[in-house]
Amino acid sequence: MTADFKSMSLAAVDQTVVGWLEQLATQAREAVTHKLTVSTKDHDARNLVTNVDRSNEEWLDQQIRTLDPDAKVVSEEGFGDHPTDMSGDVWFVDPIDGTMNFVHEHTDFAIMVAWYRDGKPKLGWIIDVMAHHIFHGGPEMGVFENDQQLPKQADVDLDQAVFALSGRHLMQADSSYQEVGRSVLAFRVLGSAGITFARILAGQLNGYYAELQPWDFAAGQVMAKTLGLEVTNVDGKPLDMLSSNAVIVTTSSAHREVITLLKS
Ligand code: 2AM
Ligand code: CA
Repeated sequence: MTADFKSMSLAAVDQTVVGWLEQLATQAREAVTHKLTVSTKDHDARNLVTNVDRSNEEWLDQQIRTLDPDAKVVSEEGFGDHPTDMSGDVWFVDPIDGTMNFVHEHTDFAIMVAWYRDGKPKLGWIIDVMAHHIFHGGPEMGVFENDQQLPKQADVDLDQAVFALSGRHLMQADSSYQEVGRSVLAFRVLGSAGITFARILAGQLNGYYAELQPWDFAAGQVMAKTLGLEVTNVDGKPLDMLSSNAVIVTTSSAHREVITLLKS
């Protein structure tokens, strides 16, 4: 098994995971209107989890381990491993990203997978379930929206950028989020990191500032960097792949400006 995965082409790994996500997306579109069991977690009424989050994660983690028996899997709902470093093949799974949207809006939620080898991004996948759009790719093959390759992003200054911001931090009157909100052309709160990354990859949004867990940003980071975008923490440093980070994603000019703004 191990030899099989190590000898698979990148395109074959990509298409395998595309197949998994298309299958789960079909099931999620059926579940969204009539098969959800919703509960809360971490004693937070706004932190939802459903039967679909759990079953997607259990199934995806198992598929990954069957494909790549040496894989370490980092995932949200407890079926994963807890690696202490990024050596070897490390996979990230968010079984439903934007669970509040999934439960209440029935749109704007995603399923995400990412694969890193020895800390280097290999491939990322984000499926926008209700839109039937899958974003996939990485530094060695480029980034695709379904079958169409996406171009590198044009540079944008901060005052011309439309950013997604964390609703939670704005609600808590976090001054750094308010400062960024005042400095951009417009801001949006989408409720899903995956959908936000997808809009950035498609050139519909220019940036994102939010506190995110590794499964929230791992897939988006692979593809955003491939398209020439900056993905860092607020100090302009690489993200810690094994803990929560304050994440900035944007074009190089806007990134320089926002890092300077957050330092002052
Ligand atoms: P989730 O739906 O997978 O939990 C807006 O809520 C975005 O932030 C979603 O992508 C959501 O992912 C993520 N999110 C929610 N609560 C979070 C938390 N406490 N820390 C980091 N990310 C969170
Ligand atoms: Ca999730």
